[in-house]
Amino acid sequence: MPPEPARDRSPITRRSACTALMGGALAACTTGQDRPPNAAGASEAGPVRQPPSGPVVLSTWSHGIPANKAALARLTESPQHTALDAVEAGCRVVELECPDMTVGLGARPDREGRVTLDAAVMTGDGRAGCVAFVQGVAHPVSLARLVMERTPHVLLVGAGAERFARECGVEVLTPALTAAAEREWRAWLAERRYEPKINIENHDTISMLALDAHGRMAAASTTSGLAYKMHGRVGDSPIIGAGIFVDAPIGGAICTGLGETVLRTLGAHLAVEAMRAGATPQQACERAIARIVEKNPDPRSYQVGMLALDFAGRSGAFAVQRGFSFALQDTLHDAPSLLG
Ligand code: SD4
Repeated sequence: MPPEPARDRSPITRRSACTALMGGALAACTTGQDRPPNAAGASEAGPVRQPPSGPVVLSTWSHGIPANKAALARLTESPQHTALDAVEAGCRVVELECPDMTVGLGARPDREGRVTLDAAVMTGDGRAGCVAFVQGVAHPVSLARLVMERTPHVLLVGAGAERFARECGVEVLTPALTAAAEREWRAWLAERRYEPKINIENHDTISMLALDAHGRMAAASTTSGLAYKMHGRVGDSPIIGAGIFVDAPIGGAICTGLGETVLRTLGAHLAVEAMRAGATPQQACERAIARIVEKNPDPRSYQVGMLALDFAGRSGAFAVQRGFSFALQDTLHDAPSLLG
């Protein structure tokens, strides 16, 4: 059983309910701002919560709760462990077991019945590694880290990424669907209707940001992408600046949702650059989401959720639609809280 959301334990949680916006369909979640969210992004500053002095872990959706727990455990296990170790450990939990079938080898396949996975990691000093369109790899987030640490490249895809995995001693399994994924895919084939749905099965990537007690920040994302996507389709999650971005000493941002909308705008980069220009993490998320909505027509038809964290440990969250949930764990929360 996941821990109960800590709804009454801090100002963050008391103010975190999703709120309908300005007569439109858009909605947002806020981690700490004492004012209604503003989709237009013309944000007044508003009070922000005091940053915690210890580590902070922030991740998308409710599977962020066990992921955050694992990430924080990694940080507390040893003072040598870094924010990068934390985000990798957290994402691995969801890669191994993702009940909503949107991350890892148990996820829903593309329309040809193949599970193709994307992942990325980035650290505040500008190092990054990504893999896209990989099959048979249980932990793409760890493979992304290997790309970062053992190659001169940032992104490896498909067969080349799988060959690199084998060279590193990472097992590449023969691709196979789980019984549940196969059943759903076959049902989908009967109609072949492709419509990204809001907040449900095909929008549940885990993206994660961590700030460790030494002031290092890292981000990671891992996903099977959209269910029943075209074979070969890659979303925003493994693309630096789109799905994740971190830049010291400013902060980091991560996204979830319909990747095409985030790719068109480089959403995570937008948010970090907004923070560089003086926005709080909350304002940065609002501005980036506002740009995404401006550039992608019909915002009622898609969801994007964005989270941001600065090096002071302040966080922000905003989304196109209601229903975006995320998990925050820091020294103000002795258990991960699910907000949204
Ligand atoms: C993608 N952004 O591949 C990912 C999917 C996602 O919540 O985040 N779903 O487009």
